[in-house]
Amino acid sequence: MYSPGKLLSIIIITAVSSASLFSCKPKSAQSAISGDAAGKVYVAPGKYDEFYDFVSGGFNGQIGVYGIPSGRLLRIIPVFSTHPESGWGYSEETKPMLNTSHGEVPWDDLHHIALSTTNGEHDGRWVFANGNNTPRIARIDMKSFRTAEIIEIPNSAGNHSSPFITENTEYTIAGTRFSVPIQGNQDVAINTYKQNFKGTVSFIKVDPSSGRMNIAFQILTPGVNFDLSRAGKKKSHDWFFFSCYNSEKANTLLEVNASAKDKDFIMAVNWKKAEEYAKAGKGKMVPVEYAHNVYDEKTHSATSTIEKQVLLLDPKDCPDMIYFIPCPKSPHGTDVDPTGEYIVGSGKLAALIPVFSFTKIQQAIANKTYDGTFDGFPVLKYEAVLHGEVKKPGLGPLHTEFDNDGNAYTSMFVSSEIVKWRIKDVTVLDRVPTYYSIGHLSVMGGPTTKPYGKYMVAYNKITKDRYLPTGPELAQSAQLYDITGEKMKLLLDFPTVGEPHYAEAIPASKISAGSIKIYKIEENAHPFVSKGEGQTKVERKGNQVHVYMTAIRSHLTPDNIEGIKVGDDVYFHVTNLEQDWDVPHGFAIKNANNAEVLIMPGETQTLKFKADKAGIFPFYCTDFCSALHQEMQGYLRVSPTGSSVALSWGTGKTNPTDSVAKGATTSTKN
Ligand code: RUQ
Ligand code: CUA
Repeated sequence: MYSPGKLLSIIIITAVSSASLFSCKPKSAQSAISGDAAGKVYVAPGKYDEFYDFVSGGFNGQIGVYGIPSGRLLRIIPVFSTHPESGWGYSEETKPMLNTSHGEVPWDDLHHIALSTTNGEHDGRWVFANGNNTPRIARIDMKSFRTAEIIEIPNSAGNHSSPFITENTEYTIAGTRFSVPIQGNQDVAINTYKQNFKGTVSFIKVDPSSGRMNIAFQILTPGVNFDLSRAGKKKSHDWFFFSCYNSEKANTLLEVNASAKDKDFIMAVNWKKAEEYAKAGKGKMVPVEYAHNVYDEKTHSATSTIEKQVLLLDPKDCPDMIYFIPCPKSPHGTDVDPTGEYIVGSGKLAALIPVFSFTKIQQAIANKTYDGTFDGFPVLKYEAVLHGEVKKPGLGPLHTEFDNDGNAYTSMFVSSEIVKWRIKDVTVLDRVPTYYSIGHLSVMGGPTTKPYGKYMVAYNKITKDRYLPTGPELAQSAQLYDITGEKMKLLLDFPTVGEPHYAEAIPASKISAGSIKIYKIEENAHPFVSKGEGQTKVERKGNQVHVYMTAIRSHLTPDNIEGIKVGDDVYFHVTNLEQDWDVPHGFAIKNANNAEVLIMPGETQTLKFKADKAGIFPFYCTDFCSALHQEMQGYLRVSPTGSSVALSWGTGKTNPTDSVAKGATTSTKN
């Protein structure tokens, strides 16, 4: 049996003796808030926030968009999860977005955000996000604030080290958290891990104009756990850095067994070389199955395609592509500073933070300054590539972000604080408590080549006493800090939806002007669109009934439908005819198994309704759209199977057929 004492002893050896792995509460839990804090976060009614903050929702599979500095929630974007507020995953059009090679997966764990960049600076086009459990990467369009594309990652398990991007968004990447048997027979004993389990890192090409993703190649790697990663910048542009733990290759009780070694690694991949090898035919096409789902804004519909092969590079055939850099101790974050020269490894069990120099890495490679090999790959000598070590930074370093003045900010999970240090001489400058147990942190523009600075947000794992109690689970805890001065200052607590992991903020001016207000009705290419009330109709095809319906303030057309029979599948294709900003209509029908849909101006969305009982089924608009919203309603009549009630429909005329058909009464039950 595992004993907590054993674990604790590991921590004591590696960290400071009084530490606990489960975090310690900062002493000054009351925390002095400076007198002008309220003024700094106050955004007056009618005024806008300075930044959009795209915050991972963690285990809710969504992204929350908040205004900074107010902390106000502006939008929830469903990504890997269904979302009742918008009908995401419920409408027939959006269902394919959640398809995978295992069928529909309506919920995932979304950890990390990457905003697209050009020359290392935010370009306001796309947000990338990872699905951790069923390995996937999503691309969200910043014009519509909608998920535009989801690609599943084959040969992967636990897509944690993802979806970080290269400087010009050439690639977004995916590193497996879990190594697993790759290709061939997968039915092997778990204790054959060392022989049979491998990792992969995948490079997904992003089309520079459309944003379309395609898996360009995957690289087979040793069977470690990849944790996080970052692309190089400027001078290190051609490189990608992946932190990995479990270089012990343990397959059970990793808590202890993956913490045995003093150092794990940062894996440095020359992706330019990998690209050349792929082009030169060094890879092998291998059979896989993965879903590629794309949402088309013209047809207002998603398609899901199952792809059948992927290009796999075996590094044995690709020399000088991969090097391992020793890094103490189970590194979590690996982060590259704005100049591209410094790579920070945050070993969560380490008592110091190593900072590596890209220049020295290049020299060590050129001079073959190696310290043996790992799985046949050269291991660079730690001292030869080290720029310096931040001494006694705190306990449990996880992630590092940067400002534009040569400073770094590292989150300390165990000691619940953020430590500010100077990169040049690796000197600690300031520390500030977080409440409590910070995971990621985010400086405005922190991962770009030109951070905006000004604010920093802590995304914490534990909330405890910060908000009014709400049962066993509390509001999630984000905290905003002012980093304009020498001392970091806490300004605001604001709760987030779902557990926040990484987040990235972008100046509002980079996206607000391009935000879509409506979909143009004349461009609507949905196969079941009605571009005006004159085009509405009801069509029967066997036991499928298609209702071409329109919604405009304040009626639905048609609003009386008869001739539906028990056993029919009724598809309500509702087109919102409005061409005015912020006027969605909703559609809901009594007893629908599939909830409701919400339709944006100019858009068509479909709700499927199974007619399984005879009777009258009212339907209505769910979004309060006008003074006569409550009048925006109608009736569907369902008659027994075999009934002779004719198909009829309309709005504004009395019952199109005789009220009660032969042999059927309104009280008839199936
Ligand atoms: S990783 S703290 Cu996915 Cu740090 Cu979230
Ligand atoms: Cu349309 Cu309420």
